[in-house]
Amino acid sequence: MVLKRLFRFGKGEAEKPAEPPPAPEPADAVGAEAAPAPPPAEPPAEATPATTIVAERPAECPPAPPPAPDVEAAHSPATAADAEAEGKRERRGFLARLKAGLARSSAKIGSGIAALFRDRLMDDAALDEFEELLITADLGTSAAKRIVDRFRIARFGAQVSEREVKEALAAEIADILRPVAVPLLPNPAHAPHVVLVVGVNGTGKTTTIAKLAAHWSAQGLKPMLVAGDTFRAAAVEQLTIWGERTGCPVIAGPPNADAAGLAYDALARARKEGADVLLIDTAGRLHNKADLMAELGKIVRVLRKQVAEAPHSVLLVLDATTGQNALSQVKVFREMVDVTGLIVTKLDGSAKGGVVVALAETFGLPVHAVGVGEKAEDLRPFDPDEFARSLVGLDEAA
Ligand SMILES: Nc1nc2c(ncn2[C@@H]2O[C@H](COP(=O)(O)OP(=O)(O)OP(=O)(O)O)[C@@H](O)[C@H]2O)c(=O)[nH]1
Ligand SMILES: [Mg+2]
Repeated sequence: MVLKRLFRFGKGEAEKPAEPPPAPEPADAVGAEAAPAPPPAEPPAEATPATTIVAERPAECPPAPPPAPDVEAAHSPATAADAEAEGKRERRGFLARLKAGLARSSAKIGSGIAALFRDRLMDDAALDEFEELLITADLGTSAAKRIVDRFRIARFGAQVSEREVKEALAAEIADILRPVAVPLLPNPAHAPHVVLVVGVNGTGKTTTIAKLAAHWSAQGLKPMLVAGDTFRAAAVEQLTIWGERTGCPVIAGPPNADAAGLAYDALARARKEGADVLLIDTAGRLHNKADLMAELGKIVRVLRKQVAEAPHSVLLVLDATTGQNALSQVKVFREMVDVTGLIVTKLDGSAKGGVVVALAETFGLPVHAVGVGEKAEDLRPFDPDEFARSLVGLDEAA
């Protein structure tokens, strides 16, 4: 099932090997690359009393409380046939939402194609207009050119129907997207698999963390959440509410607490308590880029004092409605931190869904999942064929 594919545990359900925590680095090694800034304060080896668990789940993390009926049913199918039927229903529900969400993008592309190729041969002028159409649909200049070049080779001079063009376009887009459609699988050997979630403010970081926590809980994993956006009291409160809803503990500090110290404490706690995944929320906007860079760098450095390869995933959350601006955000965040994958949110209601193609073509970073709504079940695996067909306004493939 699609849902399980994204959120299942990786192969080998082995417990985390009992490795001793790495010895702390000498203080002068900390922050060596951030030369002008003073070295970050050494976090205490034990959780500080200021760090609190603000949402505690029952002893065993239960399945995520607010699942959609179809998701809930999918976890307790009576028979294999039931399971298959549930799987199909779930997939149809998601596809309907994805299609509805991309309706504004697909209307633009669809009506553009219809107008362009009605009673017209695929000649140079038509292909130029086609390229423009793809650029205005946010696919980016490079992808647009590549796609149109392929059309030029395959169909130049031909009389083509609207349907043919859409089918061929969907196939080209899916080819671009396929290499980046990589599921996010927590590695059980890490225990916890540390996921740092970054992005500019309002893109959906906190909501995405909640969605991931809900789904991994439903898979029987134990996520722990860290309210690393310590600048806004409301951010802590928001994550706390999600923690209660998803039945997962939330580690928070006092207002304006040091986010790196908090992350350090949370990792120690997660290791002690056997959490499978540690999801660290971060502030989207500090005073300026240098501040944000220093903060993210410090979080990474202190995590590595305990677990040398942490964070195991650094997810950049992008809001699809920002269109081409998402590309600049990737560039900026990659200067700050080693982004390992993307999650694109708000594809519901965005006329700029084509930006996912531009992201894939430009960076080749994994797109782990897409957000198509505000609810816990609205984060879905990124399927290149479904996405491509929805984007150009075609029905589900038979
Ligand atoms: N329609 C829609 N709304 C979303 C989606 N993901 C998040 N949102 C909404 O976007 C708004 C911002 O989401 P947050 O999760 O608070 O974003 P954030 O990145 O944590 O924001 P800051 O903490 O301010 O940096 C909220 O109202 C969410 O409900 C999505 O996929 N679709
Ligand atoms: Mg937030």
